[in-house]
Order: sequence, then structure tokens, then C-alpha cells
Amino acid sequence: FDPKKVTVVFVLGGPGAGKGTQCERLVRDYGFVHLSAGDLLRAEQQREGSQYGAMIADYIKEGKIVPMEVTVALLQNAIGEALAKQGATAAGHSVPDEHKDKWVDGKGRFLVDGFPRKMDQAIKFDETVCPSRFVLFLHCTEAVMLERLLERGKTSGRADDNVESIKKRFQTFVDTSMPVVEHYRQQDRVVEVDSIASVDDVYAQIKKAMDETFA
Ligand code: UP5
Ligand code: MG
Repeated sequence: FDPKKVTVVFVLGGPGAGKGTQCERLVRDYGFVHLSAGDLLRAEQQREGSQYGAMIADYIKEGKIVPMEVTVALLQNAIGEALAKQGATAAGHSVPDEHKDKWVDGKGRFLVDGFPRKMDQAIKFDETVCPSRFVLFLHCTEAVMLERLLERGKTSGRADDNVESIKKRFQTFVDTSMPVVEHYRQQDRVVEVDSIASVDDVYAQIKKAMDETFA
């Protein structure tokens, strides 16, 4: 696909910071297509005949970053499919009138959630897919994220929503993913939002940043 046909916003933040939750709202209000790298990996893990299933399962349980070729290919395919299906409009989501002028620019709009979380992925995606418009970074404390993930773990069925895996995910986030945020911060492309507050309060901050950025 033509990189000029897409606008990509990366949504980053620690495990349980609320990336998926906030992306749902952005889809509703701004007509984005939401692509969670973790969801794509979990779907690939489940897919019959996938040669990567066992590897992905192991990486996710250990909180490690799956080799970037796999994840970049999944994202690239998903963007291509969405564009093919929807043409220039975003996944059939209607864009509210107040945002029409800002968002209807003939491009598919994508929230890439939980990616890139390692420097090699960031460089690869910027070079071979497209650079992001900006990076939305949800800042949260480990104590709050731990509580959220353990609560979600009661029903999520996710293999990594347990104390052992969560601790490993936190460590990977600090060691491997924060440098990516710092990299984009140096380029002045990060919009940081405090995500400790309630879902509505966090979203109010995000909306403000969205409207300012695209005003
Ligand atoms: N919740 C959310 N916001 C709240 C708020 N403001 N107040 C109170 N509660 C709030 O939210 C988590 C929980 O908190 C939910 O129950 C929610 O209701 C509540 P959610 O929106 O799901 O948070 P999110 O940040 O999306 O958390 P998630 O667990 O999905 O983050 P991770 O980054 O850990 O998971 P992801 O699916 O992105 O990745 C999983 C694994 O895949 C990685 O660890 C890695 O092994 C692998 N991976 C790669 O290898 N490469 C990649 O590029 C991406 C992933
Ligand atoms: Mg998520």
C-alpha cells in the first residue's frame, strides 16, 4: 500500500496502562482503525497452521518481545487489509461532524497499540511502513498497572495476566520499551498523558491532545 494513504499514531505505555481501553474511545470518536500488536500476535498464535504459534506463546508468557519480522508483517498485512476493505475511509466508523474537517483527508487512520516496543521495531516500521504522525504515551505507575492486570486476569484468560508474567512484562517495558519512548521524545513526537486517573479523565486529556495536534 501507499504510505501516503495512511496516518499512523503509535499508542505506547506499560502493561495495563490502558492502551486498549483508550483506543476503543478514539475509534468511536475519530474513526481510527485500531490495531493492537498484542492482539494480532495472540490471533496469529491461535491460527491453525501458523508456524509461529508456539514461539509467540512462549514470548508472551515470558513478557519478551517477539522477533520484529513477525510483528511488523502482521501489522503491515492488517493495514493493507483495512485499506483494501474500506478504501480511503476508516473501517466504517463514522467521524463526528466536529472532526470531519480535521480527519477526512483521504487517508486511513490507524492506532498502532503496543508497538513499537523495541528500538529495532521502531526503525524497521518507520523505514518500511511509514513514520508515525505522533506517539501517544500513557504514563502509569507499576502499582496501579499491577492492580489493573490482576483484576483483569480473573476473567481475561490471558496467559500473561499473572504475577510472574506481569513482573517480567514490567522489566521488559523498563529495559526495552522506554528507550523507544525516549527516542521519540528526543524527536519531539511524544504526547504524554497521565493514565492513573479514571478512564473518562484520561480520555479527556487525550481528546485535548488530539484536537490540539490536528487543529
Ligand atoms: N483500565 C484501563 N484503564 C483504566 C483506568 N483509567 N482506570 C481503571 N481501570 C482501567 O487495560 C487494562 C485493564 O485496566 C483493563 O481491565 C481495563 O479495564 C483497566 P487495557 O486497556 O487492556 O490496558 P493495555 O495498556 O492495553 O494493557 P495490555 O495488558 O494489553 O498491555 P501490554 O502492553 O502488556 O499487552 P500487549 O497485548 O500489547 O502485549 C502483550 C505481549 O505481546 C507483550 O508482553 C509481548 O510479549 C508481546 N508483544 C510483542 O512481542 N511485540 C509487540 O510489538 C507487541 C506485543
Ligand atoms: Mg492492550
